[in-house]
Amino acid sequence: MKVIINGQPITTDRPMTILEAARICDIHIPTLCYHAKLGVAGNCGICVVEVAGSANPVLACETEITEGMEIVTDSARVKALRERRLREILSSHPNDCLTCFRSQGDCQLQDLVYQLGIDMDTVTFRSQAQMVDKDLSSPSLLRDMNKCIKCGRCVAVCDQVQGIGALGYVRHGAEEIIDTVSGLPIAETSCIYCGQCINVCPVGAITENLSIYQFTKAVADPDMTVLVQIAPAVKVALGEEFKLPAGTDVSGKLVTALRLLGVDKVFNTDFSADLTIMEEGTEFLGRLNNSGQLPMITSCCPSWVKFAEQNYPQLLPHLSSCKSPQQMFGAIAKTFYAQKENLNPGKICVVSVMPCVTKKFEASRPEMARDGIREVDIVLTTRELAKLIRLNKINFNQLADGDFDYDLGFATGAGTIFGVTGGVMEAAVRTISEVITGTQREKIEFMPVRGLAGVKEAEITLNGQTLRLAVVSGARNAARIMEQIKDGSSPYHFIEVMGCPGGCIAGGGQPLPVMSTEIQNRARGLYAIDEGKAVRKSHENPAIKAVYEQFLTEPNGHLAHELLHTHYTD
Ligand code: HC0
Ligand code: SF4
Repeated sequence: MKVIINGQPITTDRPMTILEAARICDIHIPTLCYHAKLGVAGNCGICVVEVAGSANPVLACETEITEGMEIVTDSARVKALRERRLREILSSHPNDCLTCFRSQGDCQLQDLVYQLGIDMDTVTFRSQAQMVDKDLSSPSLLRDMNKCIKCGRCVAVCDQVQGIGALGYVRHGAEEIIDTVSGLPIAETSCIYCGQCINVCPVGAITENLSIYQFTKAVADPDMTVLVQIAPAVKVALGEEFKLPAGTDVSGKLVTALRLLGVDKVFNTDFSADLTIMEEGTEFLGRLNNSGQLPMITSCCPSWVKFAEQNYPQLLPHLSSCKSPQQMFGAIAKTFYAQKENLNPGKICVVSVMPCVTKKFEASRPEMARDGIREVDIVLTTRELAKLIRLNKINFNQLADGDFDYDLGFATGAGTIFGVTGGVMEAAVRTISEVITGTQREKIEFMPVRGLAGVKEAEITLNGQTLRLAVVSGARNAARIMEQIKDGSSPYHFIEVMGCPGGCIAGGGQPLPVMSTEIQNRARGLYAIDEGKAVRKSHENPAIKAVYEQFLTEPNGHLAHELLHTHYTD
């Protein structure tokens, strides 16, 4: 099909919208609502264009091209229409860019104001009288519906991708708004805090519940020892905030940046992921050999755990009793490490840097504390850490590489791949297979669980016994696998579940945008780190061996149970 856009002839080989055709030839038509993956279009009215022969301008995102169509995307008329529509949107938006987390780089509305050259002195914003209260009910998410531009992306991702349906359009006509479907604060809904809605919001209507101030206060306190742990998926994504390609391993610079920010020790969640494999692998073998509840399902993703608690309370015994690596880290830091270094656990502040917003909720759960002392005190998202680095004028790309502090910082490649869907299962297979057979695996990689598919299946035969494995990411897929267990048709022994499609690399706290390209490159980055490591199996981690020898004694032992395992609430 041939069309002409702004005088430029374009040939396409399939039907598509004007917006898609324009993008193919790098003609930028602005839009605030369109999202290819979500099928959202036609809500913001910004992408107007003129078509020869048509009296009225059309929306480029929902108008299909036809043979010979002549389109103009930048006429004075469309520019005026876009400006009028933008002013309408701004009239119900607060003028608070100064304090908005998404300001400067991550706000598509702000970008559009600059692109269209709007004179801000002539704009009317949402008035104080029109303001509604922010929803501060969740430790993970902050909803400020004053900023919502009703694009509908959050509604689509929550419903179509995650299958949760916590958000929707409510009221009608001019009164229409996006809210929780029930009208209740988000903490009282079916929301699992995955943060996928944050990642698609074009403005700052839904963001993480910020912890930047608590961090700044902790590092300024001379009586506090601040220990940081960095999650696997952060290392291959943070660089994007500083214009490095997705998947670049910035672990070394990250360590240096955190030291410059004033923390005392930089440790590694990959280390406690290795610890999780020791505990979870032992738990699995115990269930397998003693007719325990199978399939066993991983429990390191707090969105997944919340989903299971809310929707499948009768199946909770299938979840591993292991705490997540984030919480295991905190538990070990405030016991083993505190004793070793003669520190008062009450004066240790554990900070996690996570690709996830649910980790804030997980850290705040009542059972994730001991004697009134929380295991993890502060959780920063990848984006929050990037903001801190920028605010402190640290020239990230010029930093020299630092090394993790050893005791709780030495990690294997198995711990690193936790950050991508299939990684926990692969790490578990590397260890379980050697424990069962007593021999070294010929090939370290376990390819059937790799790739970004939402549901993956694999089998492994060890000493004549075939284990059936499944790897699931995204809440909608998790529901399918749980229905199988419920009706007794689940063929599996062991299942890995992560709440976000793709796993933590696509978490709700990661640099924006989080699209297929970024997700694929971050996955490649994690596998490359694993490949480059000398030690790639959790049970061979010398720092983990030291924790068992000097403190825990054995996996699933009495002390390990007390510190590293948990229970679930229906
Ligand atoms: Fe993940 Fe984790 S792998 S949940 O995705 O298991 O957030 O990266 O830190 O805890 O290790 C997130 C990432 C972690 C934990 C680990 C697990
Ligand atoms: Fe839906 Fe996840 Fe957003 Fe909650 S955090 S509203 S479950 S997309």
